[in-house]
Amino acid sequence: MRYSKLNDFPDHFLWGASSSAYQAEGAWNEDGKSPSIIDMYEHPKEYADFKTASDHYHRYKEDIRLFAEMGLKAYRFSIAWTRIIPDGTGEINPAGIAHYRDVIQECRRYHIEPIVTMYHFDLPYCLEEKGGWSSRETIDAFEAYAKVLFTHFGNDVTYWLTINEQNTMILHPGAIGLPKGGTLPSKKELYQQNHHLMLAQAKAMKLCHKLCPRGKIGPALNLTAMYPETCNPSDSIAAHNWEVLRCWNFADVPVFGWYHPLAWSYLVHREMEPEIAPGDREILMGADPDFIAMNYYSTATIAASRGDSTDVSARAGDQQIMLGEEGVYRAADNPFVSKTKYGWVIDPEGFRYTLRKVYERYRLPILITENGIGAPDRLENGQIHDDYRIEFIRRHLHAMRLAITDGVEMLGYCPWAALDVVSTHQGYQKRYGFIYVDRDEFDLKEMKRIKKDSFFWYQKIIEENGNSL
Ligand code: BGP
Repeated sequence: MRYSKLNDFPDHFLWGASSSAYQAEGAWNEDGKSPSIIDMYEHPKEYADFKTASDHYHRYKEDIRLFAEMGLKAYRFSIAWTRIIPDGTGEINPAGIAHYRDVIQECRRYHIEPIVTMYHFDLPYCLEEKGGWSSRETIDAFEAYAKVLFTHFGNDVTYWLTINEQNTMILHPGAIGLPKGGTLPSKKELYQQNHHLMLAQAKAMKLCHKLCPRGKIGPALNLTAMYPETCNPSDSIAAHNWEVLRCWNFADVPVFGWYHPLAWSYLVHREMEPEIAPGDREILMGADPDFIAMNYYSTATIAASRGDSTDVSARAGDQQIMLGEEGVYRAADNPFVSKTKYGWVIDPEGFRYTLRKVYERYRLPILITENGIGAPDRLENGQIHDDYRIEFIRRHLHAMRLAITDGVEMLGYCPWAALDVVSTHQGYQKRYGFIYVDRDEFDLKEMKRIKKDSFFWYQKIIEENGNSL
């Protein structure tokens, strides 16, 4: 669809940026924090671990001042459950509450809207030892944790995100590190965990609406449209299979209260459907998310399964993520898109396409909680010329403006990341921030904050409410 004039970005659009606790904060064992699974899992030894990260825990005031200078209207960050309730359940840690209260107040001081992720991959390790998400007790623990967050911060936080990328955790469990011993749960067990996460999420959403009068809450999923490799109908069916299993099944449950019919059939026919306890259906119904939060990086291109072992392959540039499933789909190449240095597809038009599909399906406003390009930024004479990042974000924002003109309701845009953080897979060799954190993989140096070229560019875009895009 072409237009002679594009719609403006809405007034009060949340121009923001993102981070997560385990990738930004560091201070992994300070002020009463207990270890999370991220702290205890095995990660590649050649990259930085998460113990110090970008030291945001100690430097949040300086960082938020810089975010304000950049003009951010919103800051999306996550609260570490392990700081709030170190034992997973029970006693509240006052130092944890005080820390996040300060972070929220600091945002408010500069009129930055805090957008809080309640859970970004970092389950308390003590709960993992008791069965983690395979145990129904973790649902109750999460509900109790949610209650603590809403009670303490509900007056100061409007936007809540329940669980970051539940679909990544279930479909690519190795992506966030390997449990000691290296064994990952079976698919059946993962779908049981998924069911428990869905129940925990629905309970948190209901609680938010009850306890936070101004509260708005949504799931934060990694969503992307799929292209069939050719117009062969079998490729279209395969692309639809994977789109449903990877995306819609995870968003349908909070919005519609039950699993996507095709996904449910897939689970039943493979004897992987979760056990449903009496009362579960009622819990899932009426969670009523207020918006869909969405992380978007790339699209995927899909072909029909050949039904042999070649259907499964590693995602380009990322050995931890396996794609393809016999009888379901296989990954294919797309000659019409480019790729990042790490093999991730760059596809702004696919962003517009995905936004249309998400809005068409759920008719809820969309908040972008991640989007960005990982790159090995170079510090030259005290400056970082990240023109590739400016280009990437500019093209995605233009695509978003087209989607807005198409009729999609957008709440805001919080790209990954506000500042450099530890990449889940490539440490500090792969950076995403608008603000450079001067440290190497193992040499922490002074962790000086340096504004990249993209910082000044984004500042201008925010100032003009995206009018030049
Ligand atoms: C998303 C996660 C983020 C972040 C991002 C970039 O899936 O929600 O936490 O890590 O991916 O990934 P990476 O750091 O592996 O490049």
